[in-house]
Amino acid sequence: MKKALITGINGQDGSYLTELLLQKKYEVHGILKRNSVAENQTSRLEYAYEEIKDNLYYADMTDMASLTRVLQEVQPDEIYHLAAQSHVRISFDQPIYTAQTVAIGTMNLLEAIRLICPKAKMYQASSSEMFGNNVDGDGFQRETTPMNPVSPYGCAKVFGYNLVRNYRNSYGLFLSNGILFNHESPRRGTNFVTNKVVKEAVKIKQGLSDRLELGNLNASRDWGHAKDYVRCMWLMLQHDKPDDFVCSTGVSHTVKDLVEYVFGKLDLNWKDYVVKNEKYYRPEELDVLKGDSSKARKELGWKPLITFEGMLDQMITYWTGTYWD
Ligand code: NAP
Ligand code: F7E
Repeated sequence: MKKALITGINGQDGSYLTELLLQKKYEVHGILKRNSVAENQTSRLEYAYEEIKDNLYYADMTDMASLTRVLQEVQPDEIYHLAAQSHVRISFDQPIYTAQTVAIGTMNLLEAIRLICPKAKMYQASSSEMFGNNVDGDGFQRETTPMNPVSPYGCAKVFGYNLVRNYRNSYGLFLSNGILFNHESPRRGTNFVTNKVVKEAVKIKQGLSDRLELGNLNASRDWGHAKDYVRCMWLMLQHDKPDDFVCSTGVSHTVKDLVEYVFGKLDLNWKDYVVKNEKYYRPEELDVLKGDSSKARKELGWKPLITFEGMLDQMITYWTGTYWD
């Protein structure tokens, strides 16, 4: 039985990955960040909780001693490093914390792996945010597109990405970067634009709200489903050699397209409800993301199965079934 350790196990991706690995008969272990509301620490793990409850450990990416302790205890075969302050807009408000968690946190983990379990394979959650506004001539971003981040979050992810490559080359460790484009689900934080739009549109439909405040409607993103993307993470660690892979759908929609689709599905005219609020703009915006995932499709045999529309329909169903108090 293979042992996997997931940092950020209670995040959107951590929860789907846990379910995938359990299906594949892994022994799954995970790191939790302490929260004063105990339920918040495992809120996304309800489907897996009984199976993993004895394998959860308090640790923090900024506390290398805690990471060292967990690695020593678990001795994992595979490590999925997902923990991060992952909100781009918030990274402008908390740049130092974001860098400590995302950049130095990754260094802490790599040092701990090098010292304690150098045979373990590690997946690094790199991001399309690292490209910033650089786009190849054909309109896509791919593994070879130069990186030019436009947020503290993106800068911190570039540090982690480079460090993974550096440790791979320097010490011969099995470390792979997944350069994942935006991926969503009903489990997405409700301050990310997809789940914010769906949740608020459903509330409007149910007469519980009458407006939705948004920022930049012209930004365009390549949105996929988290369930498809955690499968790609796993495939990267089953590959015969460590490498870097883009994971994306190759289709990009604007925030306005997203709003039109969701409100349209609910028989609402979005123009009656959506208002702009400067608060949701970023000091520097990333305009368009559209990823070319040919390498992952060819070398890993991966492809996304859930469409943009299918994913939004699933999120609408989820929020429509939710009880509002
Ligand atoms: P998420 O839902 O925000 O989950 C992040 C997880 O990291 C949470 O479990 C969080 O715990 C934990 N965490 C935060 N700070 C920590 C710290 N200092 N020490 C230990 N744990 C900490 O993010 P996600 O959407 O699942 O994304 C997973 C990873 O992929 C992240 O690294 C993200 O940056 C990256 N990524 C995501 C996307 C995307 O579109 N979703 C795209 C590219 C890359 P709490 O919940 O307790 O705070
Ligand atoms: O914004 C615009 C906003 O916060 C998407 C993270 O998972 O993907 C995610 O980062 C777009 C941006 O995601 C609102 O300006 C308009 O252009 O959902 P988001 P993100 O910033 O793309 C990357 C790949 C990651 O790695 C990150 O971890 O939507 N937008 N109005 C808004 N965004 C938000 N959040 N809220 C609004 O009201």
